[in-house]
Amino acid sequence: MSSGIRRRSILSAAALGSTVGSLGLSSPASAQPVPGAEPPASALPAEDGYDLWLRYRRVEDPGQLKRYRAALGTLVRQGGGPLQRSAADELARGLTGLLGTRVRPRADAPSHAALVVGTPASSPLVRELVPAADLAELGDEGYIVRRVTRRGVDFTVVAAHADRGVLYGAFHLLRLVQTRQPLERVDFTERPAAPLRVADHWDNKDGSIERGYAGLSFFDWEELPRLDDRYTDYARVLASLGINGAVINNVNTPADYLAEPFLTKLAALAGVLRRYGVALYVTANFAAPIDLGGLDTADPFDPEVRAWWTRKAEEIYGRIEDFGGFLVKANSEGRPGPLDYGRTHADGANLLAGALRPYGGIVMWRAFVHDTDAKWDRQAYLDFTPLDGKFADNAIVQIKNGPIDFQVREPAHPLFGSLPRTNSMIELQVTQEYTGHATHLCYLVPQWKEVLDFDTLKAGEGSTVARVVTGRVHSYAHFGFAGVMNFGDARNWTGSHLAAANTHGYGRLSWNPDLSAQDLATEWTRMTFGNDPHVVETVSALLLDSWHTYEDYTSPLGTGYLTHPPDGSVTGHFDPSPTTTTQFHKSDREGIGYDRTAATGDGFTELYAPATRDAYESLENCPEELLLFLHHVPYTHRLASGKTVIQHIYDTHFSGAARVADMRTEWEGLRRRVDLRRFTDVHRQFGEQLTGAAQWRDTLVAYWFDLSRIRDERRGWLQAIVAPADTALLGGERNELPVQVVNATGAGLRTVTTLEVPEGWRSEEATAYVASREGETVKMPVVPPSAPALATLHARPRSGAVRVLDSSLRSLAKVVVVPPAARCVHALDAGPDSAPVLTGYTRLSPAGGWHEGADFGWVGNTPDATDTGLFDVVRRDYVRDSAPAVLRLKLPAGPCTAHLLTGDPNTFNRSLIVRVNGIEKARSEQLDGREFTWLRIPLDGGSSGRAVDLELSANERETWHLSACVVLADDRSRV
Ligand code: BDP
Repeated sequence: MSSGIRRRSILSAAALGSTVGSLGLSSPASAQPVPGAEPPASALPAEDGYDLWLRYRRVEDPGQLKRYRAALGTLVRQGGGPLQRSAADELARGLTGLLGTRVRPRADAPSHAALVVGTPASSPLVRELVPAADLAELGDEGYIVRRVTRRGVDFTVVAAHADRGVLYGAFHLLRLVQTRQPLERVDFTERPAAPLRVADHWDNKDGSIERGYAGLSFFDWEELPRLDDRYTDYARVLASLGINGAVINNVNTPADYLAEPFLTKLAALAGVLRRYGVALYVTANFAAPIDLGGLDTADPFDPEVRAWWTRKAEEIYGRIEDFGGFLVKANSEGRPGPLDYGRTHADGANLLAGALRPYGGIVMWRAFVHDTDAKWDRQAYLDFTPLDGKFADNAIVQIKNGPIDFQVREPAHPLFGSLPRTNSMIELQVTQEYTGHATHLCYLVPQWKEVLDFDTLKAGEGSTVARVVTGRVHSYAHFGFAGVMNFGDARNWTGSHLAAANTHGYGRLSWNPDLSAQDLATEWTRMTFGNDPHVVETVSALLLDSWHTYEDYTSPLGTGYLTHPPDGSVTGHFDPSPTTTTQFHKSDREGIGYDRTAATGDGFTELYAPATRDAYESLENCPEELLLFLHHVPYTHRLASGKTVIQHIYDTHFSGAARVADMRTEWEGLRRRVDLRRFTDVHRQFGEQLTGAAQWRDTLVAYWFDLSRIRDERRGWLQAIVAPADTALLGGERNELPVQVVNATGAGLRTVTTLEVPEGWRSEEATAYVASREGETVKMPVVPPSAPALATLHARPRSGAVRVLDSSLRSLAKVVVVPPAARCVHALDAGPDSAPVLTGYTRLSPAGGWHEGADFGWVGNTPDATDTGLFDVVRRDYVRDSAPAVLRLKLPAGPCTAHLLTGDPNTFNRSLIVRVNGIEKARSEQLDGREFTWLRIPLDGGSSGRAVDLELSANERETWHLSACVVLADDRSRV
């Protein structure tokens, strides 16, 4: 070896297929305390988190600082393109901060120690210091970092075959200094494990972000193509992790991004990303030939459709020569796709792949096909495996980590390893949709590691998911990683300082999936909060424990999908809502868990390799953490520990929530070791997490007790349950709302229950004697205001000093309030004639055509009707259609207001659009299943009354729903 130094084997573990996964960092335990490392709070300047892990604070230890200054104080770059310039800029910026002296790139070779960066093609010095042969095999993205001594002078060299490698190497070198690694003997090569390392943004053009918890989108479509510094910082952040692609729009996207004015804006953005080696991609809407091209079909076999995409690709590449390609969500959750034309996913993907091929572009085609909840776990496998080998070589199937949807616990997706002849990549969710948003600390790297380390066995032992998506099992042409990002316009990018650890972890794993969670947590902490060993140890421990803690208080043993669906007022997938998600968790009075076995369940287990299937199929060998994801068992089923399932569930909910209090205490120990601003922000977040964890614990424990009626051996409590989906309340009237008070103690109790109601409501207490383990239904008197409404009610029982579960009723489905028919001009309960009608209300069914003398009726097209049998009498049924329909209503003189109720007790509900005289008056948002909303439409009967037409419609290729239509004269609709 020319340097005479024994080369350390930190060769890319991924490239070698090794499991070393070492970052070469010293462990926190062995880290030497930095003298004077515990300055008073005032000495640590406030930080807002904007710099993320690219904080280049000065090295504290004088000896170490001196060594770094001597080695890196001079920076040499000779030639090279824009990526090398970015690398040198970053080094100058970073080293100036870290060394506390001005570092500027120069081109001439110095006679003293220096940092030398570049490629042999551009730099004579690099050519001299690193044999070209050492670089040849590194590809365009790999690099060497090596100490070389020449003529008695020490050079620290970051060398690569191509400019992009220099950029990544520069960030690596900075990381070494940020984490205070010695450079005297540095010598390693790196190359990424996969060519695709992509950041997916679910950002909308109006600035909102689907499943975003860090403010609005920072892609400012109003201002673009005008650029903002934040775009550059964004590109730096991606490059620092080795991320080389960004999809900038939501998977649920309109076609707009493929045409002006977006193309100009995209081209500007691509220009910024390009300087950091990041290719720009967009999500394409499959119906774009219709929506933008004016064609009447998007059929992949239609020559005009084909020609349209060909022209579109040409147009895009004319503007953005290095455009990455398309991401597509097709035939899933109502998105258009090739199946609409009787074609396959492969046909659809190949259409776009064909258009992109001449330019080197690719199509990432999502395997997330969610249509019916009952088939959710198997659909992707069933749709895609028959198509193996049929996808074009520049199409890649993008597979979520698990078969459902980014839950806190799922098995690895059965498609991994099942597509030997189809390029595959994995999609991970960095944004914490189901794992606590930006409120709960949930470090997901350990979860991702479990999935990546899962052995699919599909191509023999060792065909792990990591090896599949890094192209080491099958000979894929394209493969890699997509991460659904957690970035927004929040100053600290992720809304929570600690959530950025997930962003960092995702990027680093996509570069090398063999890195360990421990090493990544430590690395991120050092770069984000500094190298004080106590901070490093505490924060990494908090991170590493957080996923299991979250799992314990939300859904142990794979109980599954229990989060509240989104609606207009709640972001969704955050609070617990077990009563509205029974179709996902399948628990009932007899037992708990979702039977996915082949023997008695839905057969999902059969999608795995035989050994895995056998383990999953059997109660004894099934991994305990997946027990209830795969099996329906009695509450008394015994676990390996000897505990019953129900006792285990009680215990983990309580212990998990208690650990959050400990986490906050641990964090408190970092006061004065972390700057006050970030310290306070994180402390506040732990406070919110504590409240949330208690809510999860209480809601779930109450729910499982109610179903099982098996007492917790260690604790007793009182709880109350409102079933708002069962009762419709009459506005302005005294109703009796049934509330079940349940006694989970060992003795009978006298109880008093109060109802927490929204402002303007009245309610009275109710008393009841409740025997041990029994529930009593008390009738709670309640008077809501008269206007139609949807409200969340919360019942709170008490009995002396008995513990009361605090949040057992929050965020369950809402109760609907309707005005009594006698107060209404029209009181119409929509649905089929066969379904029940609310007392006093009139049925609005498909049969009700308008005729002379009628008060209301359909004009022209009559819609269909459905009774779901779920929910209260008003919400269980509705009329629906994809075609528009006109509802004519006779109005009395004077102003009045129509209130239209829309939603679906079963599944998500598309927009209902209401027009009067062709002018849009109201439109509902898309709602998840079980969510409803009232639309208000002001009307006027004039001086003598008249008929008005409500024109009901949906967006193209969607269906509208109407559950009830109430018209109130305006003096009555006031609250
Ligand atoms: C679910 C999200 C939904 C996404 C969908 C998807 O709730 O917003 O559109 O996945 O991945 O996780 O397409």
